[in-house]
Amino acid sequence: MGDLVFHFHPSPNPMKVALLLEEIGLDYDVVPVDTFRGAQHDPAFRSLNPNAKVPVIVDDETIVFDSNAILLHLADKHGQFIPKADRGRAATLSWLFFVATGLSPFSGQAVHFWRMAPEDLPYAKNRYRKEVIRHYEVMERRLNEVPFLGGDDYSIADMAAWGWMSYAAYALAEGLSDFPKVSALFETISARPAATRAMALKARDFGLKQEFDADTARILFPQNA
Ligand SMILES: N[C@@H](CCC(=O)N[C@@H](CS)C(=O)NCC(=O)O)C(=O)O
Repeated sequence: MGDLVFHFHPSPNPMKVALLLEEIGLDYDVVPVDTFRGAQHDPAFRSLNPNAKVPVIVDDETIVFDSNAILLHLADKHGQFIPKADRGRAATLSWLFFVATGLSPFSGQAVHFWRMAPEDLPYAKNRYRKEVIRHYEVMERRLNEVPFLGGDDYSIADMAAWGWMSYAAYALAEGLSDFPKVSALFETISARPAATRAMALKARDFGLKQEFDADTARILFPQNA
């Protein structure tokens, strides 16, 4: 293994990190984590991330878990995709955490209650879908004023959003079609060579389990077992 190791599964939060690694042009080794088979609960993996989720990076022996923490760590370390000046940095951090604590978990819960929950729960479905819509509306208004979430420049805040924008069709019936500025940002990012390479990583055959069966449901949602 090299100096930078990326513990990865082809899912929304790791994809944010895949994009940044490719944008910076770093050399990294990929360790696939078969979350559908429960590899995130192996003691060796839990010693890297006590939260037992991907992504994790080991950067020159420094362990970083949580996609958004990894984005910030790498952007700061390499001095890229986050402005140095106070005002631009503050805006980028604000939008990064908006995505980290809002768009990401609400999208995840919307996907859960619309597509995976073992019972039909209309209140939860409505609550999470409406919150996803509200977050995209906030982003749409922001992008009517500035080209990127952080302001004038493409940043880790946009990369964090891209991870979940790619999965908007799973969270929202109409995908991003009600949000033209958000859609345009998504297309702009997706057209970048780094995004093409990140998508190629997602498509690479690591032999990971694809089938979402009862065992996988038990592993991912143990509270229902
Ligand atoms: N806040 C964490 C969330 C990570 C997360 O939910 N990862 C999912 C894949 S997108 C995962 O590892 N799921 C497996 C599980 O929950 O057991 C982050 O942004 O990294």
